[in-house]
Amino acid sequence: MSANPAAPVPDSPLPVAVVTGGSSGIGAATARRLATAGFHVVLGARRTDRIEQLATHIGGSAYPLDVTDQGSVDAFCSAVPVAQVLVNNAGGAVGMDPVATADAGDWAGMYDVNVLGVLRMTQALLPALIASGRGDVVMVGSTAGLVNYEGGGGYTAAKHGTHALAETLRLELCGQPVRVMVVAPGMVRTEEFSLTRFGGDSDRADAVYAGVREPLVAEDIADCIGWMVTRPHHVNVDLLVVRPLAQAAQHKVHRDA
Ligand code: 8X3
Repeated sequence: MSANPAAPVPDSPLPVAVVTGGSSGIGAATARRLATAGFHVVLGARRTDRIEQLATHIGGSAYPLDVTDQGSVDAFCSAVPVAQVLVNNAGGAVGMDPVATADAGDWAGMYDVNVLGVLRMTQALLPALIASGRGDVVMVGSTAGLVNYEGGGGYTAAKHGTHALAETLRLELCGQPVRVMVVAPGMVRTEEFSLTRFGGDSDRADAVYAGVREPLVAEDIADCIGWMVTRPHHVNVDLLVVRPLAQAAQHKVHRDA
């Protein structure tokens, strides 16, 4: 495990996978999954204590990373001269206010982390991914990048932006050895997504999953990402939409009484 951003990822015979937002949830589960699949995983997150522990556990590396800060992105990526996979996982939702009363600052923050954060990381690592001859960019998008719902305007706008960035990048890289893939999860119960969205209100966060027999969990999405990046490299999984069995569509969720 390396915690010093000045110290590059140690020479490794393993392919290198970078995972942003690696301190919890889908990011942490993806790091574990990719390590099992034979990658040297480089974790980035603001909470370095968590990623350092996880990196030690999986034999990877960990560096501080705030994808909303270009200086932080540059310092992180300077420690990663070689990379085959970039998983743009850092993201999230804030609030459920209707458009009529939504906070523009919340929307700006969601755009920054879900779109500009992906842009910063992808720009910084693209040269290494191309040079690898078998690069992958995986976006953790969302079903919120495909449809809209009441109260979700800021998040759905941002995740539509994530998906638009991915589709644009795939077009622009056509002919280069880099796949651009999107996994779009529906209802995933993680320890933090809904809690963050509702400002720490656990009652409101719990209500999202009330009566839903088996929401997806982080490991389900990690498994999808593991599958996507281990297909033969000519197979580009453009978009993988994954929902729990109980969620037939954004507004159609079966809840046990
Ligand atoms: C999370 C899916 O339905 O909460 O990305 O917007 S949803």
